Amino acid sequence: QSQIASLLNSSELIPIPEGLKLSYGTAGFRGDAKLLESTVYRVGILSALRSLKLGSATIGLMITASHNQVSDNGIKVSDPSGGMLSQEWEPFADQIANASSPGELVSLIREFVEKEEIAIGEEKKKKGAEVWLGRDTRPSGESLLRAAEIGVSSVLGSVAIDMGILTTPQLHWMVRAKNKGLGATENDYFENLSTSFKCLIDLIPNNKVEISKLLVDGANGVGGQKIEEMRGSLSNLDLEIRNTGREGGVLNEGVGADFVQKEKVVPLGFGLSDVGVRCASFDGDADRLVYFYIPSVSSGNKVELLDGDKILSLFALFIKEQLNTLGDGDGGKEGKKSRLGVVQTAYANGASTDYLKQLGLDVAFAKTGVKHLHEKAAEFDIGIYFEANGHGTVLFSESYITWLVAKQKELTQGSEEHKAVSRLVAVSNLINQAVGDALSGLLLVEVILQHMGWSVEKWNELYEDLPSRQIKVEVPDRTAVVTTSEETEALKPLGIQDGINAEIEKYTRGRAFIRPSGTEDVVRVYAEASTQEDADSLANSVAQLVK
Ligand code: 16G
Ligand code: ZN
Repeated sequence: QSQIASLLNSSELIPIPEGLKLSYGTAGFRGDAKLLESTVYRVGILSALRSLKLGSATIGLMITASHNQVSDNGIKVSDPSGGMLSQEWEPFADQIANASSPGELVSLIREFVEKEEIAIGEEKKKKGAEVWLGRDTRPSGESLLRAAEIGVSSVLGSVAIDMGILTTPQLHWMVRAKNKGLGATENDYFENLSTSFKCLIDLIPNNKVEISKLLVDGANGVGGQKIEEMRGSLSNLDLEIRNTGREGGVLNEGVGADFVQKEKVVPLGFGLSDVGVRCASFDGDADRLVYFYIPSVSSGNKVELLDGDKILSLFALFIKEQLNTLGDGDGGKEGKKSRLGVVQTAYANGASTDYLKQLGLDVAFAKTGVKHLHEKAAEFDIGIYFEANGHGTVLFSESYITWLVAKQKELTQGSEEHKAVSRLVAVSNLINQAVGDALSGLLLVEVILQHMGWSVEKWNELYEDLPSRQIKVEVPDRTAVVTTSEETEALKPLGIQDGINAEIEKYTRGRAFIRPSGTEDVVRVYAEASTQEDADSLANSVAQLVK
C-alpha cells in the first residue's frame, strides 16, 4: 500500500506535458529537454524494477541525446551486462512514458509488476534495486538526473547512485564491471584502457615507430574532456584535443562524428593548417568515432572520411593477422578454428563488404541500431560490428577469452604465437565489451596504425568507397514501409521492391534500399553506384517510388 502511495505522490509532482507522445525507439527516449522530466522520472521507476527483476543487479541509466542538438536530451537504460535494455521491456517503457495521469501510470506499473512477478520491498532484509546514473555535458542533464533519482527512489528500498558526468560507453562499461564483481570506478576504466593500450604498444614488432600527431574533435561534449583526463597515462600518443566545450563552441554544432560523417566537411576548429594530419571525431556522448583528414590545400573544406566501415576493416585485418600467426583455421597448429565474424548494416559501403569478404571473412548483416548488431556479433568467438556512422566494437565470447588466457600461459614467452595471443587478450581488455566506445576505439586504431607503420592515407587505401547518397522522404505514414530483417529489401508496400530493382538495374555497381527511420518520422533512402552522379540519380528515382 505504501508503495502505491509513494508512486502516486512522486508522479503527481512530475506531471507529463500535455500531448507528449514518445517511443523508446532504437536508442531510448529523446526529445526537447524541457519536456522530458516526467519521462526520465518514469524510466527511473522502470530501471529500479528491472534491477529487482534481475536479483538486484546494478542497472545503468544514461541521460544523453548523443549527437542531437544541445537543447534536446534523452534517456536510455543499460542492462546488467552493460548492453542495451532487453527489447522485451521496451513496450512497457513506451506504456509508462506515455501514461497520461498518475492513476494510469500506477495501474500500468501494478499490472506489469504482477505479470513479471517482481517482488518489491517485501522482506526488510532483502537487497533492493540499485541504479547507477550518468549524464553527458548538456546543461539540462543535472535537473533531469534529479528526476531520475526521484523515480528510482519511489520504488521502495531502491538506491540511485549519481556517477556524475560520463560518456555513454563509460557508464555501460562500469555497470558491466560492477555486475561481474570487478573494479568499476571511472579510474578503473581509465586504468584498464591505458594498461591494455601500453601492452599492445609493447607488442609492436621492432618497436621503433614514429609517432605522428593526432587531432581529436570532441564535439564540444564529454568525450574530449575524458580523453584529456587520461592523456597523462597514455604514452606513445601525440594528442591535440579540440572542441572540448571549453573553447566556447556549442555541443554538436558544426562539430563531431555525426556532422563529419554526414557532411564530409571539416568540423569547426579545424582548417587548412591541418592538411594531411590524422584527425578523429567523437559524437556528443562519445559512443561514435570516425577519422578524417584534409587531403590538400586545394580541397577546401572537404575531407577524406574514414568511417565505421573503414575502422571495422582495420580491426578485422589486425585480428585476422593474429589468428593467422596462431595457425588458425582447419587443422591449425593450435588446434582451434576460431569463429571470427563481422557484422554490418545495409548502410555499409559495398566496397567495404567486398573487401571484408576478400579477406575471407564471414560477413553478417543486421538491422540498423546497435542492439541488433551487438546481438549478432555475440554469436561469434570474436565478433566485430560497426555501423558506417562510427558506432561499433569487438566482442570476445567468454569461452574464447578463457581459451586465449589458457593458451597465453601455455605458449613459450617471446614466441610469435605467444605475442599473437597476448595481442588478442589485450584487445579484449582495451575495446569496450559493453557498447561501442569512441575512446577505446580510438586507442585501438592508433595502436594498429603504429603496429602496421601506416599513415592515415595508407589506411584509407584499404579500399575506395563507392559513391553513395542518402535522402529522407517525408511520408504520411512511415510504417507503410516494411523491410526484411536485414533491411536490404522492402516487403511492403507491395511491388515497390520490383520498382527499386528495376532502377538498380540501370546502374553499374548500383545498390539501393529503403527503410523507415527508427528515430524520425521519415523513410530513408540509400543508394550507391560507381559514380556520384549515378548514386544521386538512383537515390532520387527510388525516392520518387516512395512518395
Ligand atoms: C540510433 C542508433 C544508431 C542508428 C540510428 C539510426 C543506437 C545507440 N543508436 O541513433 O545506431 O544508426 O539510430 O537512426 O542504437 P534512424 O533509424 O533514424 O535511421
Ligand atoms: Zn552517441
